Amino acid sequence: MSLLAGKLGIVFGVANKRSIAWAIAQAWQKAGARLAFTYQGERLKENVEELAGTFGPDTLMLPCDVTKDEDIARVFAEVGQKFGKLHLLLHSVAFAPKDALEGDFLSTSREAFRIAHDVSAYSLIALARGAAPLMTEGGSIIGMTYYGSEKVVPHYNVMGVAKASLEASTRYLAYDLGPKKIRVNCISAGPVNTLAARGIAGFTDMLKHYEAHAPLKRNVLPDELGATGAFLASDGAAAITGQVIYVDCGYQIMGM
Ligand code: NAD
Ligand code: 0WE
Repeated sequence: MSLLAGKLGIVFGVANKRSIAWAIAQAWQKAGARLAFTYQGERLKENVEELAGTFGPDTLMLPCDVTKDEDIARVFAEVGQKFGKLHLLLHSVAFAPKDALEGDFLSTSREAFRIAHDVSAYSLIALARGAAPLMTEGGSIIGMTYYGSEKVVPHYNVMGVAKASLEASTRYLAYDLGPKKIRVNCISAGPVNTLAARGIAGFTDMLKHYEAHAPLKRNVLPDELGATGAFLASDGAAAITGQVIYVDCGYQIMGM
């Protein structure tokens, strides 16, 4: 069944094969979508070329630092030239300076706060504004979030505050873009062992904690995030916008 046949999409946030963005991109591609990719910079260019290259030699791949307006403008100009229109956009990008994720939240510097919000939240607004003129047949914009936006997860710190902003931005964008049939939603994923998670002190213990406490008694698999991404991108989700969908084996419902 080709859920996304004829759909054109762009994916932000592939760093390597473990990236959540790559899991969702694969699900979109398998469902029949044609995709373009962006990567943060030269450091990740080879990785993305190797992965996205498997989707065909003419796959559009462009550098884009989401903190740079000129990068974003160039990406959508080139996508406009190549595709003419766009239906899907995945925002799977986050960053906070490492020291802000180590000490206490009280120590968060002005600069760490600014960077975390610029990369992880404002960028959704900037990308949605770039994509909207191309989404002439309606569209689906998806962001990735985490439970640390609503409850205190020790050390997630300023990223939790940035994710709260991302989720609120999702609702305001859904309101603005609804009349154009552009839907905006977030997937709130349980912990996944990716580049962004590795090196987080206690991450392995966090995986064990979820396994013990989530109703499904296990952690979420990348393919399951892909399946939800494909559903949210599909016409089956045509009446879903402004939502945060939890793909966390039920962890979020627990009170104790
Ligand atoms: P990842 O490291 O594979 O992906 C993060 C991406 O952000 C990378 O591709 C990186 O290049 C990109 N990025 C950072 N700064 C950027 C910039 N200035 N411009 C452009 N790109 C930039 O890790 P991931 O776990 O796949 O993270 C993807 C998303 O999923 C993030 O939003 C993250 O917060 C979210 N998330 C992750 C988990 C988890 O446990 N791994 C859980 C819930 C939500
Ligand atoms: O969103 C994230 C992590 C995002 C992230 C990761 C890093 C590591 C390297 C943002 N910025 C950086 N900066 C770096 O220098 N997750 C949901 C994964 C995650 O990160 C945590 C978690 C979980 C879960 C940090 C502390 C506690 C829990």
